[in-house]
Amino acid sequence: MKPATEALIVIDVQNDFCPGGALAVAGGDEIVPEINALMSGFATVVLTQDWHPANHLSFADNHPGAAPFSMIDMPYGRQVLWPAHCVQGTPGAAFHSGLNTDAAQLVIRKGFRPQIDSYSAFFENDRTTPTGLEGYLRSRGVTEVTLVGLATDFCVAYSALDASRLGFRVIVQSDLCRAIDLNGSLAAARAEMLAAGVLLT
Ligand code: VGL
Ligand code: ZN
Repeated sequence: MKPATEALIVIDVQNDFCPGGALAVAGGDEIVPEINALMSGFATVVLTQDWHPANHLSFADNHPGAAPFSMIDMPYGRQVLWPAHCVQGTPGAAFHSGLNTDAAQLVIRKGFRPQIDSYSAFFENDRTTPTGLEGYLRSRGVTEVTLVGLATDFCVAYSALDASRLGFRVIVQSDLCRAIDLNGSLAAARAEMLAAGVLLT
């Protein structure tokens, strides 16, 4: 068992990000068995869950005439318009049925405010509104976080960059992540993580 100063954060392993889901990530379901095995070695395990209301402004459907995967300007910056996904309480928002959710002590839900998206487990996309995860980890004495899950180039990368900015030692276990890779977003995210001192394994 790893020391209590090291936490595993499992990002958005939800049905809508797995094959057959509304925003499917290729191979998203392949990583589940090994994530389960990894969880059993960590004393602190956190899951995140993308958790949007149906009227969420990151959904293309809520912008008449806008195509999924197009970009718009929001007050907090540029925003990709996604197909509707992870709507609160729907099967798509549920964790993949193979994920051992019993191993987690905390589930952080994010993206529940209609006007702002939240890729990161730590801050909404304005990079200032906190989710509370930083306080939870610090009050438990955590100094190092390992990130796995979906999607490498959005929620995993944003979480890794924020964790690094907050002063945590950050490891992204790339083999247990899968990417959306929209217009080169995976290469860009990897470069940003490396520049921020994130350890990509
Ligand atoms: C995610 C796009 C929209 C993710 C969540 O989990 O990476 N990506 N919402
Ligand atoms: Zn989302």
